[in-house]
Formats: sequence, C-alpha cells, structure tokens
Amino acid sequence: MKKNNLLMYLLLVVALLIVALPLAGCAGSGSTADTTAAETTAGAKNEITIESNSFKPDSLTIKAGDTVTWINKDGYSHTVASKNGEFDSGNMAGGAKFSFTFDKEGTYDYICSIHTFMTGKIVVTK
Ligand SMILES: [Cu+2]
Repeated sequence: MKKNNLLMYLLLVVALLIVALPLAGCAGSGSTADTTAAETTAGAKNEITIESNSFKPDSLTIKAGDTVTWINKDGYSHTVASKNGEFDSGNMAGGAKFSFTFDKEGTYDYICSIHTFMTGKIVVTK
C-alpha cells in the first residue's frame, strides 16, 4: 500500500511538471520584442525654400552624403542650377521640389537660370 501511494505521488509530480514546463517556456519567450533601437531617421532638414525670387537660406552648410531639397513657393517657375554643372533642376513650376545629394565636399555655387540674380551656395564638409 505504501509503495502504491509513493508511485501515485511521483506520477502526480511528473504530470504537474509536464503541464508547468511549457507554460514557463511561453512566459520566458514573451519578452523578446522591442530590442531594435530606433535609428535617427531625420537629422536637420536640409530644405531651402525659393520665395520672392530668393533662396532661403541662400547659404547652407551640410555634410558629405547629405541631401538638400529645394521647394519653389513662388507661383511661377525657377531653377536650381549649379554654376559648374554638377546639378540642374530644370524648370521648377510653383510648388515643385528638387533634391540633390552631395557626395563630395566643396563649395557649390548655384543660381536660378531664369532669374540669374538669384544666387545661393551649398558648403559640403567631411
Ligand atoms: Cu527664378
């Protein structure tokens, strides 16, 4: 009789372990999310607005690899044209945007080829 009770007790312990172990496994695996750190997607916005026949700001310093976006807020066409031919937006109607990525350091003077008195420059540092 005593031996039987012990056997029943052992069976009960084993049965409890079988039920309890998968539950413990589930609880452990529930906390693996949220490990990827949020990367800084946007640093300073390199935006230049074209407004009232001028580039604002007319001088902008960025780092190599940065992209600059010009936005024409006038109701008529402008262009963004590098004096040395590195970039040329072509005709930008009112509301149009133009982006260029500067890979090399240096100073890039540009004008609006329609209104050549409109000048600006981008300084690209390392
Ligand atoms: Cu213009």
